[in-house]
Amino acid sequence: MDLEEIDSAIQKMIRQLGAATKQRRQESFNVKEKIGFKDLVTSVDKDNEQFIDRKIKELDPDCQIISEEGFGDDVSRLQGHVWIVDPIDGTMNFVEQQRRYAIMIALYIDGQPTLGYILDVANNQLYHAWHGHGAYVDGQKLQQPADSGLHDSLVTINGGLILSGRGQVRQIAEQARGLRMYGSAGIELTDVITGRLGLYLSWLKPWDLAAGRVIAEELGLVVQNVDGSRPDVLSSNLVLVATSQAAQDIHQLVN
Ligand code: 2AM
Ligand code: CA
Repeated sequence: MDLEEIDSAIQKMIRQLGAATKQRRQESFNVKEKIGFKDLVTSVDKDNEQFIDRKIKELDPDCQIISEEGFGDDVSRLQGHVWIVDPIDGTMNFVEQQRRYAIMIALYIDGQPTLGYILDVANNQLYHAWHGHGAYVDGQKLQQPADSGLHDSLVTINGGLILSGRGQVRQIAEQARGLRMYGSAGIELTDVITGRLGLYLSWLKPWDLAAGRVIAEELGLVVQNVDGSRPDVLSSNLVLVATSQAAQDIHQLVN
């Protein structure tokens, strides 16, 4: 299968899974705490992940998969096709709000962010990009967002990061036009990608960032660690996704 066929199969699969996920929220499902009461996993997360991982292996048999709930492979090197999967991003919102949660899938080829998909499940909106082929929402081409600085931007910073008082997060929030928090990296990234926010700043695991990174980079946005280095795809990073101007403003504040 070539990448074009894989791309259309993934788009079809993620939409179908989104509809099924919305339906399953209306039925009974199991909820468990992972590390504590702020960090949940449901039977829908686990079923979604097993379904996605199985489909990906059918489409791309020689690949490796990194997925949040542990049904994927133990991947230590970014060689060949590596898929990165978050079966539900914003599980707390899925449980408590029935909105602001996403299904996210990405393909990295020899380390290069190549395909990225974020499905905003409640709104049935699919954001996707193919490196070098453009970024789209529901098939409509997205343009690079205006290069607004921190003063002219609404920003989103992970709630835990704000509460930690770490680094200069509070100053960053104070310098911005306003602070918003949604509790889903995927949904927050779709707002940066479309220019509704100028910055997302968070401590992110591989599956929180992988899909949004493909789309953001395709649109000329900055995806980097707060210290300016490139995020490591295989580990957690303190990452900003921002316009160039907002990224520069942050570096002036932080350094
Ligand atoms: P999840 O729902 O897939 O766990 C909440 O602020 C956002 O951060 C969500 O996107 C959530 O994804 C993610 N998240 C939750 N716990 C996290 C952790 N310990 N490290 C990094 N990201 C986390
Ligand atoms: Ca998740």
